[in-house]
Amino acid sequence: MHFSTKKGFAPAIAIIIALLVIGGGSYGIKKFSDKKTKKEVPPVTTGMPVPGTDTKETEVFEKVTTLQVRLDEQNTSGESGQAVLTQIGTSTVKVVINLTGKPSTVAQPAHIHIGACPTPGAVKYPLTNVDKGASQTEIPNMTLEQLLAELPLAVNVHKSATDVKTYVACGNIVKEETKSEMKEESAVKQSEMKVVYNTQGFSPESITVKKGETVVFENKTGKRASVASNDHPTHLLYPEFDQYKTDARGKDEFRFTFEKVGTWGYHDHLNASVRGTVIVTE
Ligand SMILES: [Cu+2]
Repeated sequence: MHFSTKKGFAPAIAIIIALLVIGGGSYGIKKFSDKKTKKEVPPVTTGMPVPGTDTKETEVFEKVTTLQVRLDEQNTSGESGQAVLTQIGTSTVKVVINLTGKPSTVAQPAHIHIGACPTPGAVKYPLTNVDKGASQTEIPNMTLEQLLAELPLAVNVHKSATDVKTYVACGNIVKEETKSEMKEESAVKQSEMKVVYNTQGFSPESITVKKGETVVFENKTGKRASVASNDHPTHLLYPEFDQYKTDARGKDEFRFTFEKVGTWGYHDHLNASVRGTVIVTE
């Protein structure tokens, strides 16, 4: 096909180019204004990013999906425990209560009350009776965000249907408990150390981490690789430290949390002359 032989082609091309220029221009303006808007709203972070560590998963923990409420004993009942509030989907909150100590032989009414322990106010949301120390309730048309917006609220368990006035366990729903948990989670993420595997080998070749820390092995060789503890091919030095045995099998990113103190030599099982060392300290 020869375009030049077609009449009217050149004007059509001119229009297309004009449209592209206008479109591109307005896209550029849009980009710029997006940037401006973003700058005005400082990003919410749950901790300080540490250079050279992997922080991309921090975002996941910003949304509250679970609240833990410690239920303290009331009126020397001998019963205490916790309530766990979990967001199920977009419009249900599941409340699971577990009490330990002196088990009650009768069903014990439980509610989310307005106010705070030990003297909460009116019942806001009724919960399933606690039976043999356990209760599970799904509150429909509810989100954890909404609950948190309605604070102060408290989870309260009563002695029995006939003695509702006696409280046996109570706990305030608090935002902060989740926050501290979130910090812990992101701290775990931020203590990840990275080893990059390229055609030069593992870098750094030797890495020292604390017990419980995670090392991310990133394969950038362009070839398949599989990290495993020595010796090749049995990998008995640290049998769990073997990418092939994990979900990361065949992938270019292998995360491993070192729970055992020691000096762990490893290699690429598919290119066993390439070696590295992870030193795990107490
Ligand atoms: Cu091997």
